[in-house]
Amino acid sequence: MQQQLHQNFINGEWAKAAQAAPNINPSNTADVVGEYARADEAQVRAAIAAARAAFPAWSRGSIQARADLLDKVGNEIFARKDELATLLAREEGKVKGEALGEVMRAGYLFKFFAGEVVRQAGEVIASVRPGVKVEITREPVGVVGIITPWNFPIAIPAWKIAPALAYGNCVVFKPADLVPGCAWALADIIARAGVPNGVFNLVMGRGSVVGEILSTDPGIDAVTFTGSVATGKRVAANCAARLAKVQLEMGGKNPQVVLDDADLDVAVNVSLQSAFFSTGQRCTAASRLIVTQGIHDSFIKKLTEKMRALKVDDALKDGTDIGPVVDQSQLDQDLKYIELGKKEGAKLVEGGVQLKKDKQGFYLSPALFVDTTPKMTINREEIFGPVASVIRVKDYDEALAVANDTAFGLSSGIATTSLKHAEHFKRNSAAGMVMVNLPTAGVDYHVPFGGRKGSSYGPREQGRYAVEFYTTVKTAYINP
Ligand code: UN1
Repeated sequence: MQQQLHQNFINGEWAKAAQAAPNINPSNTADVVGEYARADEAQVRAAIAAARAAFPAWSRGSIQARADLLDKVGNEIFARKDELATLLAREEGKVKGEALGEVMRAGYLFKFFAGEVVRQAGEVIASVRPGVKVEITREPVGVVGIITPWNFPIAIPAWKIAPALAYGNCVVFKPADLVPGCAWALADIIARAGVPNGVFNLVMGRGSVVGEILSTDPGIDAVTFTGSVATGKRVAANCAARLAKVQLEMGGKNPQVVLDDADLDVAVNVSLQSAFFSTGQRCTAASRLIVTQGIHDSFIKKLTEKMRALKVDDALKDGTDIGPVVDQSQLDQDLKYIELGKKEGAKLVEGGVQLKKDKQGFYLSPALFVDTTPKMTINREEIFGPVASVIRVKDYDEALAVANDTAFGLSSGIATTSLKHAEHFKRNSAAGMVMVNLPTAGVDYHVPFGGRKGSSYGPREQGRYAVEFYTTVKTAYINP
């Protein structure tokens, strides 16, 4: 069957691209989700020019129109949630239930920022000079370049596009080359919701072409990026060289602490979810399970039992708990780390093997290492797959020290029934987000998201805190 070619959206039109690439289902590599355009340099520059041209009218236009647009986008996402979740599971490989949750999250993000449009306020402060008034207001930052990863094909685009538009910016959006399906569907929804020409542009394609231009072209005022540390650093360096605003969300090596006094079921459930759900492909996934010695053996016993019960299969099949890894190169990386773990002396007690299913896909059984030390590479580098290691510690103090002994600082968790330890961990964990008796991954859509150290750079995303990145502050002095 002739596949429809999904084009880029530039200046209010679906623009013909010279190149395209297939979007492959990781649960079944014979299944092509669709053909998607790859933008060349001329298209990216045209999208930037269109966004610049649209900015004056959009940024000064009716805020009601902006709010209505975002609300309409949210409505359509909700109305088509099942279809979009199927597309998401098919192109990315997370299971249908998780995909549905992600689609709903995208809908709520648009609804939240539709409300924020009409809640923008400033401050009026008395000047130290009598009679003079000082007014502090926020203005849109300009044209925002949005670069998103493959692991959340609709939620991360939503949590960047919705605030960008809400606060009056124009957008040039580059989704991950691996998962353009949901991005294209979202662009189509935004286009049909009536976004003015040039205000929102979609340029699918390669990071080396599209991402590079977005971070270097002087027509882009700010770049928000979620992805790998290496690419993030490159984006930041490009932006710094021309003094453009930049926001990065990158990796994690998130700790899940389990204390002797934890409720064992809670500890096992949050660890299982944090480490393996969404195939471990979340920057908020917990990959270091730091367990005190009293509960260590019973925790491992119960966790491995639960792991064995997980069904790894086609993301769209009923009853699947864990979908495939996203592609061959990610699978190679996971397997490479599993070999490395063994070589470094860690003991693989469960999973970590490639699985054969009816269809050809990138299936890997969730892997658990025990007897690992904080110095091992598998406890230092982000693997980004269903691979976790247990580090045995003697007490809470050692657990906290090990938890913080990392180059990252996105999310951290503790399973405990002790208020004292929970409070102390909450205050002393060097992470942007701390979870008590909850998984490290799976965050709310209306509160700040972000981390410390090597995980994040620049202002927080989401919730009211998103205003910091998507606007710039103006201080006006008035002598009436
Ligand atoms: C979540 O855990 O709910 O790329 C979201 C990621 C993060 C998003 C995680 N930026 O995994």
